[in-house]
Amino acid sequence: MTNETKRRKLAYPLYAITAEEHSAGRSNKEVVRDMLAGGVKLIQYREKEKSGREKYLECMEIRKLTEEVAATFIVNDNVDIALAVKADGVHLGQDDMPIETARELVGEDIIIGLSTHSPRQAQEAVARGADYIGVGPIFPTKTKKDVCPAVGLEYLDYAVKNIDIPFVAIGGIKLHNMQEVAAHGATCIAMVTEIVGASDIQARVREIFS
Ligand code: TZP
Ligand code: MG
Repeated sequence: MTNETKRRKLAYPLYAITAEEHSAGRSNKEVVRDMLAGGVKLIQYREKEKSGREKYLECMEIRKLTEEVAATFIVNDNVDIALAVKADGVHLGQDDMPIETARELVGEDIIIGLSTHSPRQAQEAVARGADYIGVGPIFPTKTKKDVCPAVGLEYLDYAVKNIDIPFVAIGGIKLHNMQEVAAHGATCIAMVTEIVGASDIQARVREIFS
């Protein structure tokens, strides 16, 4: 996959992420169906509570759903599952395997994203070959269990000025504060609970887009 293709697959304003434990009793698959029906084109499967087998089976289904509407599909944490289901990408954290190792495994055809929490981590991610980075948590969030303290909008400002690869703002972003994040220059915003926790996911997504 060329860099241009990778950029195109990431060039969406909303990056929706699953979390079944916050999905009000709905399955990840149901939630993804609703996200796609609402027009989301960039989806990450993030699931911390299930076995590898369960995650693999869900990702197989979600890959099918996303493929049908040409939406980009990224798998959190599991390089093996991303490869097995032919996802578009894999998203790693600072505590996951080194990005160079992941690259050796997946080659150039899979997008690799890396969560970063500081300018130093951002520069390092770029130097080591990340295709995009997560920038956050912008605001406090309880969605991620081992999350570091909110880094605030200053780190986003840094990324806007200094980072030349795609990046996505994440952490505590909701309808009520997304304008502020966009005003600081973020062109792609990730949300978990604001979407998966909504009683009507399609309606919430349309509201976010409007
Ligand atoms: N990485 C940094 S913050 C976060 C992740 C996965 C969780 C964001 O969740 P929410 O519900 O949008 O605050
Ligand atoms: Mg991880």
